[in-house]
Amino acid sequence: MRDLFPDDRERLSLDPGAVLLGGFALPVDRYLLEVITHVAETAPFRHLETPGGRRMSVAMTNVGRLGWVSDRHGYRYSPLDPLTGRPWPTMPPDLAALATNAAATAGFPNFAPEACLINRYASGAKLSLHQDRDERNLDQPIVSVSLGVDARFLWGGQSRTDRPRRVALHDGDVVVWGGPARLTYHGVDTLIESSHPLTGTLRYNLTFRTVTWARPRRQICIRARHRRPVGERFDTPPVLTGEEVKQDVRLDCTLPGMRHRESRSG
Ligand SMILES: O=C(O)CCC(=O)C(=O)O
Ligand SMILES: [Mn+2]
Repeated sequence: MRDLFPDDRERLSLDPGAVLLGGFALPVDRYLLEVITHVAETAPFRHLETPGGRRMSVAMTNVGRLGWVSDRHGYRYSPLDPLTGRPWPTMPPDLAALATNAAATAGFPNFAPEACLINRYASGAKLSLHQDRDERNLDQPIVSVSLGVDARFLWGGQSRTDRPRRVALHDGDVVVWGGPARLTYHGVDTLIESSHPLTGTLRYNLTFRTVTWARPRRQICIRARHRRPVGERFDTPPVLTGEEVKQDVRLDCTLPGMRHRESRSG
């Protein structure tokens, strides 16, 4: 697809508070697909029902403490997967750190995702213009990562009737929106039949969100991996499960963005 804004996709401002980081997640796209595959083994993709009773064309699942769900009763976040009755799979710290790092790069420091909605688009699937407004905490941005087949992102305005711009999204692109852009209407145009070496005919999207006002836990780095000095204080996502706490301590200071910059310059 021809880009509407072909120049300087590395950091493209869509609006005040909204930025496209072209290829930001490209160095870790395989890792992201592995995470998705793993998540879908315990929390399978499913086509949710809208409150109006329609089946969504995009298949969804979640990873993290909370997951976004939709049914006849409305849109909401739930700690349990309604399909299995079990908690959603735990968000790997490396995955959370990718989102934190993208948010920081876009000008939103200390983003701590509690939820990651994973969308799967087959050709013909689309997501109508909407606002992400089911989060209680609107102070934090949305971080949205694209994988696989190209899409046409619809970037609208503050009112549903504002005519949206079409922005090409490629594998590894990340869009971050917050502050004055946090409630901007957006969507995804009907996916055109096409193929990508990583995902075949599919497109995936990971949408990271902070949902509640839980305060991030402060931790102290205990092992100086990836350049963070021992003793430095850093924030971790709020309200971690026991398993997440263990992993967090084990993985201490891992920040994919650091690897990202290293692999991009190398
Ligand atoms: O797939 C995308 O790029 C956007 C997804 C989205 O807006 C959502 O899940 O709320
Ligand atoms: Mn959205």
